[in-house]
Amino acid sequence: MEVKTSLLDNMIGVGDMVLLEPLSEDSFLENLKKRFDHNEIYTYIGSVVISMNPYRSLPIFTPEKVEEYRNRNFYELSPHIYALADEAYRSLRDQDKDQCILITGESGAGKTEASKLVMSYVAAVCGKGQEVNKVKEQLLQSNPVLEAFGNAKTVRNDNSSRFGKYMDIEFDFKGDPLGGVISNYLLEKSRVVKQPRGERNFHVFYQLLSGASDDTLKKLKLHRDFSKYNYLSLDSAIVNGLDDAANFRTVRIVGFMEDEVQSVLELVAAVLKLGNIEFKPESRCNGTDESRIKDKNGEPTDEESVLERAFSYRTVEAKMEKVSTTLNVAQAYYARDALAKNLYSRLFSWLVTRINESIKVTKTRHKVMGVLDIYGFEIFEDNSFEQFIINYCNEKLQQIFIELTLHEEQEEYIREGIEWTNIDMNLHLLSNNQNGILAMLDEECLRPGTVTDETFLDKLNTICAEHQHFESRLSKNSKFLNDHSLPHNCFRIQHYAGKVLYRVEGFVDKNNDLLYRDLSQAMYKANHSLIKQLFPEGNPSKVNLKRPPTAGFQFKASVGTLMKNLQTKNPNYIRCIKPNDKKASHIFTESLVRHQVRYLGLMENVRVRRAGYAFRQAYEPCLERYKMLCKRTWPHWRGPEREGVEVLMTDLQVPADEFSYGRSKIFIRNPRTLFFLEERRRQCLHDLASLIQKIYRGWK
Ligand code: AD9
Ligand code: MG
Repeated sequence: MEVKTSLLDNMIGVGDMVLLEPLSEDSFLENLKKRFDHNEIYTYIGSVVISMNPYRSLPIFTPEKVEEYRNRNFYELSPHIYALADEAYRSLRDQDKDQCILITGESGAGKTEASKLVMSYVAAVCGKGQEVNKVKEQLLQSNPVLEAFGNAKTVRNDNSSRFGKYMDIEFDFKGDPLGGVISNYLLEKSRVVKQPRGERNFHVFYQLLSGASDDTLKKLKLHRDFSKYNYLSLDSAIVNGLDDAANFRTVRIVGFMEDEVQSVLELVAAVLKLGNIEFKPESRCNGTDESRIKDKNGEPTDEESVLERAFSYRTVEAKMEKVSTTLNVAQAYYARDALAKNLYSRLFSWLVTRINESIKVTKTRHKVMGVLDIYGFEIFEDNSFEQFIINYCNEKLQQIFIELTLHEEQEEYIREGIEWTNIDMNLHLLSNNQNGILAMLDEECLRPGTVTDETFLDKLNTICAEHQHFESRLSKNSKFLNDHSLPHNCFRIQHYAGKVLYRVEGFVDKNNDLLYRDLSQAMYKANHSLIKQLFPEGNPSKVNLKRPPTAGFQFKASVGTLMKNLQTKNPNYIRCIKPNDKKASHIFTESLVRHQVRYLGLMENVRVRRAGYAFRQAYEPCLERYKMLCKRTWPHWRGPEREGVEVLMTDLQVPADEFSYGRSKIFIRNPRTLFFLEERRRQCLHDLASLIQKIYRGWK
């Protein structure tokens, strides 16, 4: 590890916060701002990369930059996400260590962009050849497809990920990519039928309508006009800087057959058309109303009749008996929306499975690099089950960051044989309060009797009020806030990243995530092989009365598995920060950044790195860099590098308590010592340059 003076450049701020003097929150922010103003969007905290969203394209992601960072040591050049990607890749290839890239930050902070930069860097530096290139292309091409189906414009981000994604890229022993596996986490499917003000449905709908040929649209029986579709919000259908038509053309579903692509588009169209089905009441002789589909064109086909029946009746099976109840208009709309949401989210999962098939590794894999890009922490005006799930996931990730950075630091000290003293870091110890709430929600959903959102909220409030232990289980940074002034249908949680008021409406329903059997059976009867495939439980010969696990339960389990998986890998962190709330370039809103620096625990992170030894360097590069400062080591040191460094430190009279010798590295306690060495080196180079000039002049 060589320290480039750029890390210590005063004009653009220091490149590594560990070297910041004096260290305070204000100086930390000032340093970030100074760097941001100079287009330096990356800053280190040791090996962690802080990434500020520039909200404009900077010329720092060119092939030339890739070459510059390739095979260079982490501290050699100015901070860059490529340096982290390079370090991770080389450690995987040369030291046989599985890696994971953990990217965190709130919605719009730049996680998805960062994950793509890492992937494209690794693709650029690893292996060549026809076969390898095909694998790379397939891996990279999965991004636009999943973004089309899984991202949407929100108030916070014009390209917001509405699902969590973890991708394992698998390599052979040479470090060539073989393929990968993608895992997806709970898609925010409620968006399919309704979008908050100022937001859009998933990109794919707009892309299809604006980008498909007239012929394709005709075949799908679709209009180009967004306003024809109930499920498409119109107030923000056009997003500045987003070219739906062009994006549609780039969404190539690699490895898919032509008829599969056609099927996928048919399903997208089916969802849009479902949204346009309207119902009217039809009086029955017993005085009740039954829903009927409005404005049908001509006689329905067999399939349409099946669907219509599914929107009019609900069959409940109990003890071998089937009882049909009629649906009123409101229930029919509910059933329609439930079907649309299910159709779309199952299509999304099918896409992931299908992409996985085409990137599946058939050879023996050797090492793995996992890239995690989830939906970021978010607070909206109106927060529901989806935000709860998203924020839960972020809380878990924050927890793992804290545990692992501490653990890693400790491990390095042990590995190097340096004494580790426990430091009180005042880190947030995250509680399992959301676990608790999800468990409580499950209990409520599975309880016999009438279960509603209100009964769940009552239960939550009662337990929190009655059992002090519930409250005490929560840490001060993440807790259930018992507050009687809240609106009657809300509860509030203090998360690590802020207080969020959740409206309880829909929690039970979304957690249950049940689809009337009539609907899945209707889907199974459809004359469409993909739809049939998506609703296997609709097969009448496979009636399974066991209820499926709840959405919360499944999510909790998959996040749990993910966390375990991450812990087996060597972590690399990218902490994304959003500079302003306006999606604008050049604006650095101090209060907003300060808030993120606080909740991300970045100050604590610097303190942990500095608490013991702020800086460490392997003996060889250390000797190489500073050997000119000592006559005994200059120009050549013959002997073990460690001894050379010992001679150097003695000769320079660096106080003995300022550093420690580890097995392979020297550990320097205070950044000042490093500054001292750097200053001496600079002086020495300056003197040398003057000398050379003098000699040169003498010759002339
Ligand atoms: V969310 O949690 O999925 O809502 P992300 O993923 O953190 O969020 P994203 O990467 O989508 O945010 O970034 C938001 C927008 O910021 C992008 O669409 C770009 O317009 C912009 N951005 C982010 N990173 C960069 C960058 N390195 N260079 C230029 C960027 N623009
Ligand atoms: Mg994202």
